[in-house]
Parts: sequence; C-alpha cells; structure tokens
Amino acid sequence: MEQVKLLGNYTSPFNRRVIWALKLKGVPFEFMQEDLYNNKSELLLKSNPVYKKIPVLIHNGKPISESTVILEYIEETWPENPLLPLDPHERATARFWIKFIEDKIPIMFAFFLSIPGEEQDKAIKDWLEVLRTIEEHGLKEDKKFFGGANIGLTDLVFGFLAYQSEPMEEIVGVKLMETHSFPRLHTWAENFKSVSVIKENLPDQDRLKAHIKWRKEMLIGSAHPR
Ligand SMILES: N[C@@H](CCC(=O)N[C@@H](CS)C(=O)NCC(=O)O)C(=O)O
Repeated sequence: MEQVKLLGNYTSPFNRRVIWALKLKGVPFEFMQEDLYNNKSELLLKSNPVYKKIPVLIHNGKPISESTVILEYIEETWPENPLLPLDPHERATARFWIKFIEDKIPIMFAFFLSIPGEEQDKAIKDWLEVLRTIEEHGLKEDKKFFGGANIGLTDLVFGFLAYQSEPMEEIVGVKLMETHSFPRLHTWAENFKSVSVIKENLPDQDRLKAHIKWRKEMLIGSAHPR
C-alpha cells in the first residue's frame, strides 16, 4: 500500500500547489501541518536538511523537496489526469512560464514588503511589469487556462495570483490587478477558481489575510529593528 505524506503549512502558496496536484490526481495523502516559525518537526529537518522548508512530499518513505520539483514528480508518478501536455513544445512552454513566475517571486515579495516612498514606487513598477508580461504573453484570449482548455501545472504554480493578490494588495494599500487593466488575468483567475478541486481547496481568506499581515509586520520589524 502506497504511503504519501505532505509536510506543509496551511497558508503557504508553495504548499497549496502540491495539495491541488494531489487532489486533481486523486492521490490520497496525509497532511502534516508544520509550525515553521517556532518548532519545525524532526521529520521536516531530516527530510529537507538543505533548506528546512516546506513543502516536502514523502512517498513511501522517500522525501522530495521544492514545490515545482514535487509537481513534476507527481506528474511522473501518477500519470492519470495529465497536468502537462503531451506535445514537447507545449511542455517546454508550460515549463517556461513556471520558471518565469518562480524567478519573479522576489519581485512580488519586494512589492508586498514595501512601505510608501520611493522604494515602493519602484516595487510597484516592477511588479506591474511582471503582471503585464503575463497578461500580454502568458495568457491567450482564446484559452481558458495557460495550456488551453484544461488546467495544468502552470496554472497550479500561478494559482496564488488568483486568491492571494487581493489580500496582498489590500495590506500594501495599492490596487494593481484592476479588472480593466488585466482582463485576461481576471478571466483566468475566475476560470481557475471555478474548477471544483481548486474551489474546494482554497485557503480561508480571513485566515490567509491575518497571516500575511502578521508576516509582513514580522519581516519589516526584523529588517528595521527599532
Ligand atoms: N522554493 C521553495 C520555497 C518554499 C518556501 O519558501 N517555504 C516556506 C513557507 S512558504 C518555508 O518553509 N519557510 C520556512 C523557513 O524559511 O524557514 C518551494 O517552491 O518549495
């Protein structure tokens, strides 16, 4: 009998991609919530000794770290309900966009952690450029998802944009993803959230907002100790 464990954290966007992939594949798993800030488990420290971060998928006792690596592992191990296209060029395109957003995560963080002033103006400009690139080059008007008619790994990796942008922008106090400026991103986010597995496995918005607000205060506090 297969044993699948996921070491994760409820509010982590990296963790959520893995939950969605396992659920879309119909793979039963045991979720183990990690206390990342006070008390990481021995199992986490042993399973991801390099980064000591979640998510970690443990399949029949063997750990796999890094969410996008885990997603590829899931796709290879449980090929049913494919989440990558068959065509090599389409697969390469899916991976291009996955790499694109992974590389831009520090830009999103800079925007999220910014406080009003010159630095924030630059962070807004940089993050807007990322959103504009996704709008103009990543999403196509005639396609429901990144790869076409069906949800795939690229959508799962971009998924945090569909549910985390609003609380994040509210906390920063700057609205960027206006419907009129990013119509494709909005349509994609609605399509994404209307997939039943996604809808049923979104984090609670109040809990998420409280967490990211606390996280921002904590990170800014430690960056600028008083
Ligand atoms: N690149 C990693 C990022 C994972 C990550 O940043 N995890 C955070 C939670 S959102 C974590 O475990 N933080 C604990 C720490 O930094 O000690 C991935 O895609 O899995």
